Amino acid sequence: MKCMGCGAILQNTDKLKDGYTPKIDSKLCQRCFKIKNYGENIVNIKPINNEDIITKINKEKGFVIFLLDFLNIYEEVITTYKKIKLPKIIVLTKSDLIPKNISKNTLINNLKNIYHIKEDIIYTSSKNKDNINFIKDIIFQEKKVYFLGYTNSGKSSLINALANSDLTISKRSNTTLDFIKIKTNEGIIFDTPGFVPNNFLDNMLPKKMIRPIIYQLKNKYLLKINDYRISSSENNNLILYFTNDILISKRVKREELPKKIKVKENTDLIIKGLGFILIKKNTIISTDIPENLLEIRPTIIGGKHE
Ligand SMILES: Nc1nc2c(ncn2[C@@H]2O[C@H](COP(=O)(O)OP(=O)(O)OP(=O)(O)O)[C@@H](O)[C@H]2O)c(=O)[nH]1
Ligand SMILES: [Mg+2]
Repeated sequence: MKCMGCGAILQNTDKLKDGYTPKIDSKLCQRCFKIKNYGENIVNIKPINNEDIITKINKEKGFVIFLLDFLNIYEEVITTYKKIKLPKIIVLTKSDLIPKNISKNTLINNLKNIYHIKEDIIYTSSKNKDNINFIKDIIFQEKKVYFLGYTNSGKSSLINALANSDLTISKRSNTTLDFIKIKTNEGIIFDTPGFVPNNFLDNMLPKKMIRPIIYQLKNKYLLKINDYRISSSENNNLILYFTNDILISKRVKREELPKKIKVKENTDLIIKGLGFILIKKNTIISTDIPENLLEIRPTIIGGKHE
């Protein structure tokens, strides 16, 4: 028997292992019971291995819906997506958090061009149910659909919205521990454990719509973002797309920052786990953010900022 909430195999012998329940005939493991009833943040023991999930899925027949969370798109995530050999599409999740100034169609076209994605991309939200019927149609046509994606991209939440199921969801990483099969009116769907990013800051999940913050940064100033610092060689407009509870302040630049990155106009500087900064003009960015957390790309956002 598997736990209904997270998919771990239920057992009543080892409290320190996944799937533990004192009552072997219950449907939920103790961890899921506690998350659901008390919102406890309990860390799971078994680490999730990305390659294991990919190997397993590539042996299956069926269709893949790959979930992408707007603030967590970078090369590693796309590389993982491209390793999936089954027919597939991308679903941008948490559309309720995407700022209103961003055209979703432009965003989707930009994502396709920048990351060379041939398959369809649509958007949805388990909160406001955007395109939920469209996804139900896909399940009806394909009959067997796997929901894949990085941890916290919203797989279990979306499945609960689609199937009225009661999968465990939480803001901690790797809530879902194994494949979970769910029968719906449209077809069979599978929740899966989320892929784990290689390098990222502890994911800070936004609770409400992201409000882009615009800084006009003169070159004698720097921005402090949590504990990191960033400055621009030219007076520049920086537009920050982060969850709104990040601490951001402007300070006088007193010393040079160690790392220099040359960026073209309209570039996104990604800070993995936090979001990204749209840099409007050609410049040299200086920063002390560790290299493995940084990435740049042409902006995924089109026009309509100022
Ligand atoms: N605003 C908003 N938050 C969402 C949405 N979907 C999920 N979340 C939140 O995102 C967090 C992660 O959701 P989960 O459904 O547990 O994500 P998951 O992909 O199943 O995560 P793993 O099981 O760890 O792989 C939770 O805090 C959810 O409340 C959405 O559509 N809108
Ligand atoms: Mg899950």
